[in-house]
Amino acid sequence: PQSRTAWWKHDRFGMFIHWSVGSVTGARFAGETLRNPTPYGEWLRCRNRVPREEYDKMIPYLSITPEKIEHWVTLAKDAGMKYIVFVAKHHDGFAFWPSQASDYNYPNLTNSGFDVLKSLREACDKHNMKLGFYYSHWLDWEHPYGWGNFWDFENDPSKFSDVNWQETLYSGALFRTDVDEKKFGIYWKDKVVPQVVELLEGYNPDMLWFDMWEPHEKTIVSKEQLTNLLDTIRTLSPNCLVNSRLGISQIGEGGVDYETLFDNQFPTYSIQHPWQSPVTIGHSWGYNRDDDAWRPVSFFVENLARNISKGGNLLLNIGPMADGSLQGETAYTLREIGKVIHANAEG
Ligand code: JFZ
Repeated sequence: PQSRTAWWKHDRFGMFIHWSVGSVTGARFAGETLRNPTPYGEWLRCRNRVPREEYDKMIPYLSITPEKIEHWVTLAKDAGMKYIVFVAKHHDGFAFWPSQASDYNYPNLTNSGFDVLKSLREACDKHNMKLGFYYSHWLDWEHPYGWGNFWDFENDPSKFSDVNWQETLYSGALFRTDVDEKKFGIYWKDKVVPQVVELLEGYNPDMLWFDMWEPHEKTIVSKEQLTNLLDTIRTLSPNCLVNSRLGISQIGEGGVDYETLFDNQFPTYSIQHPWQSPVTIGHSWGYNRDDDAWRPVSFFVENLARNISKGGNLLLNIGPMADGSLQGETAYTLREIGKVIHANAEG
């Protein structure tokens, strides 16, 4: 593990990219803004209970080119970042590569045949950037036996008031009565495991970034499922890093490689094991047109410096629009961060 994390401890600063179907409307649906207090645009499908047929109608409006992808990569590099973590499948279940395990994917449903991950891997290799993938293993709102979709299938969304689902989310029990461990196991076996294998075998990722922010005991995911998945990753790609939001808290030998803190959490104390703060440039992760309260460049530079002094990393997120271009002050902020970093250091 020591040598596996060596590059990551050196390359402190990375770019997170959240881009999916919700980016098409910038987190609005049918004339409505995102429901509920938190501004996470990538949660549109859940928040506004967008029915699957309606959500899927937005897919063809996502469109990306190799040029736009390379632009993301050079923007990251110029900002002083050394790696990219791209959302390969978020909670909406939509994959950005030609997955054999699920036809709910970009090349298939945009009729483009375009493999976003392959293009990103090529751009990262060209510019000497490391590449990791975010993969939502717990929540999946597309698969009938994935977790979290209480508004489609046989569910009665009226059982869930806006207040009530918010509570169940943060208590760790996104409540579904129609999915039991056995059904979830089918989703796990048919979609999660084969898709993670496809990512490892097809794109040689430098890390996988999982996203279960509750300990597995509070979720439908079993410890056995998680340890088996980790074993598979270690066997197929011994150098691939794994973060703590896999749902395993043990860091180091026999466990995961580093701790991901809460969203936008910057500790004022030192932590002995490798860790990172995930932070986003605005207040949403995926593009949200109503999130236009930008933070100053100094906010990011200061938190980066503080994190490094405490032995940690910073993963700074952008949420590109449907065609891959960048909203508001995103590009400006990244370039200004880069000017500060490159004015003071080499490489
Ligand atoms: C998760 C995702 O749900 C979100 O869409 C985004 O991808 C972000 C990076 O991760 O959001 C979280 C993460 C942690 C908590 C809540 C939501 N938490 O600690 O309560």
